[in-house]
Amino acid sequence: MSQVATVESAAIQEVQAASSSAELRAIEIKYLGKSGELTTLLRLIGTLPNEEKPKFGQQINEAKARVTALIEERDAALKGGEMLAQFEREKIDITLPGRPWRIGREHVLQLTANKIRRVLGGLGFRYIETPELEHVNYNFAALNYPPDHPAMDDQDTFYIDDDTVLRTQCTAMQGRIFEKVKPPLRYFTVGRTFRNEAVDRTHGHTFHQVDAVMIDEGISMADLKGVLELFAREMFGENAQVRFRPDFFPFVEPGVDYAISSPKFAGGRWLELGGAGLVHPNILRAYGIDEEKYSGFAFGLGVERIPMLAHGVDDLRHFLENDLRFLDQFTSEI
Ligand code: FA5
Repeated sequence: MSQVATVESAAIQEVQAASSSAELRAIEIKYLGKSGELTTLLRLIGTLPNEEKPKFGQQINEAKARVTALIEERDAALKGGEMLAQFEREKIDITLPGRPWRIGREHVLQLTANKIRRVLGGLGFRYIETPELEHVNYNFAALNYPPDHPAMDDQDTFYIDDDTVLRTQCTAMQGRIFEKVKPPLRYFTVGRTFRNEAVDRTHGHTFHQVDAVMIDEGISMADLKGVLELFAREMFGENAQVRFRPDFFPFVEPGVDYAISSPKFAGGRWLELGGAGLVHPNILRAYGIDEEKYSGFAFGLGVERIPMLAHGVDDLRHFLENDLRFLDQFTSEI
């Protein structure tokens, strides 16, 4: 047998015995690669007499073609089998029930804010947002706090620098509104507020407030009382009542704090919600609002208080801890 035939038959045997496409690839390189056994036989051509050279070359080429064809055939068969095995390994049971998507929902404080926006919007108040990082002037001086007045100590403040604070109260919106809008006006905001307070069940360093202000002709405490009573009924039910007690805030005169009572909560126990009063004359004057013609009221309240009492939540820290076991309990407006 010629040398070419010997190498070819060895190649054919190996190709037939190959048990994987990777093994086949190695055999292909061994015989047909650049330094493969069949390829390198060509070098012998130089040792042959001239008349035998073409024949020898042809023999090699034919042998290579046969081996190549056989490799291709074997490769297709092996790959087919390997693919089936892979499908088998990766098979999934499409009859298994799917995993349900976890759909997010609004946070209980957001649900509460939505309702507040609906109710105050319905009373003709326009919603506005003002910065959480606030100029110290809007947070205090514009609200009639004298410099270094002890009232500022009530609201332990996070100063960012001498001019900038994390707002301690949403009432800080007032100066921004009065600078731009002339009365009659009715605005409210719902937003985040910050105080450097010792955190406990009812006090956070970060909490939320609603603030509202209305200025028009002939506004009195009776209007304030009417609006807060309506607000309380919408938020807490038909039988909710509002109680006012005198209190001091530099930006109102007279000032009150107010509490809510509703049969829904603790059998009608009073719940303190926020502060309110008539806009202080100093503020009206500072913004050029004609005191003879206009007067106004303002109120502010803690948002967390509402779901706390509506749902009997005993610690406001739960609201911001992101424990889904807690949050998942609240699916609709309060
Ligand atoms: C104020 O912040 C006034 N700006 C309210 C106001 C507005 C009065 C307009 C008059 C006119 P006070 O500091 O009391 O007031 O806070 C109002 C409400 O925010 C409180 O009744 C309480 O419900 C809530 N609150 C205050 N501090 C915290 C706190 N650390 N954590 C949670 N809620 C708080």
